Amino acid sequence: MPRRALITSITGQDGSYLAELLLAKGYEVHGIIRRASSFNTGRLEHLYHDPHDAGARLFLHYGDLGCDEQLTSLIYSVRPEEIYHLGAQSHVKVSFELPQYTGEITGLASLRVLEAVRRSGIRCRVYQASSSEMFGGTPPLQNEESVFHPRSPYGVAKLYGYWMARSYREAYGMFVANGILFNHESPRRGPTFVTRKVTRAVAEIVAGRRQKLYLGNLEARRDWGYAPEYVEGMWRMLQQESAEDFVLGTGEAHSVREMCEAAFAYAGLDWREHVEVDPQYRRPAEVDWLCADASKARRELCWSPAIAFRELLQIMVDADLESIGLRPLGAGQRLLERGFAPWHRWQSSVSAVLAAASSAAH
Ligand code: NDP
Ligand code: GDR
Repeated sequence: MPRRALITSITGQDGSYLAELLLAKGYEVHGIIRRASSFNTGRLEHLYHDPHDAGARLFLHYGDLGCDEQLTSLIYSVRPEEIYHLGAQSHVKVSFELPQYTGEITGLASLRVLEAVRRSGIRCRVYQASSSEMFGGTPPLQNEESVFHPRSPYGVAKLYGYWMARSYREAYGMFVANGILFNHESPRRGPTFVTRKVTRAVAEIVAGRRQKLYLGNLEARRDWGYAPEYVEGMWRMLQQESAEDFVLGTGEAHSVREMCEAAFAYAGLDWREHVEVDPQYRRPAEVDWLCADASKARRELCWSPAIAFRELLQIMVDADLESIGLRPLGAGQRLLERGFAPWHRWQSSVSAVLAAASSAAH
């Protein structure tokens, strides 16, 4: 029997990479997707086989983090050995505009997952997607012992999930691990997060489709890593003998300004000719500087990321050039081809498979 995993919200950046990693390890993977009027399985379609096919190991189920009905029945019917709770309203700026919704979906949904597992009586391991945003105003370096000081409704909601995870671990002896992950990016990153906003703009400027990119705070510093390496870290957390909390990050921080400079320079462009500041992208309260001390993960999980800041941007710019029909510059593409498994590569849409996924899920 293959091992079974359930991923809440498999359609996101991390959910889609994690599904690939687990399938590559031989797991049967069940993922929750929410009903949308248009396709939201774009990050998964190259993975999907009709569930009627013998050997299909990826199964999609409708559900919403706002209620636990599907979650509870899936836990009973699938009986997963591992649950990765990744679903969230994950955009920090949006959380200032939708604080209640963010509390509901990013915070309370973690409790729904934990409570569904507890009530089921099924012994399974749970990964809680905690965030470096919980450190907020705490100066770097941040590690598992650092003080929390969230600076957004998103950060506060994540802190609720973090403490619920610890509380269920202590009260009920459940295996629940918090992964406190610093920013991780990829060609699958949502287009409104700053790295992807920049790398898409670089590609479109190279293509002559536009000239300007409007951003908010250029001085904020983040520890940016490469997402597929982080989902490997999530998996390792659930393979430990006992549940603990781990920080994952590169230990290197750069400002948004430096990120623009590097991404544009890779394509032979001067960022100062294209980037302008628009105050609408600023946040009511900013997190100035996040930088991980991931020494515990290095020591206990043997986890350390191989892709550094500039390489990450090369990968993303190459992918964005390719996605609009231009030839990648090559350094990013070569990095992935030489050093990583094929599932690290972004693959373009296969509409027939997408249609199969959609009709099979009804
Ligand atoms: P994404 O925003 O890419 O994915 C979020 C997922 O949640 C999507 O699958 C989305 O579905 C789903 N979702 C949102 N609302 C609902 C809902 N009401 N019901 C069901 N599903 C819903 O996030 P990432 O992959 O980047 O992040 C994964 C997790 O890790 C999140 O919890 C995030 O907060 C956390 N995290 C992320 C970090 C990062 O740098 N990426 C760092 C630290 C923590 P849909 O596709 O339909 O929108
Ligand atoms: P973050 O990521 O808030 O760190 O949350 P984001 O890419 O949105 O912002 C990073 C920094 O860039 C600044 N910034 C801008 N950000 C966006 N989105 N758009 C802009 O135009 C812009 N201009 C400047 C921001 O102010 C910020 O300082 C991400 C999410 O994935 C969370 O879910 C996760 O928990 C954290 O990373 C760790």
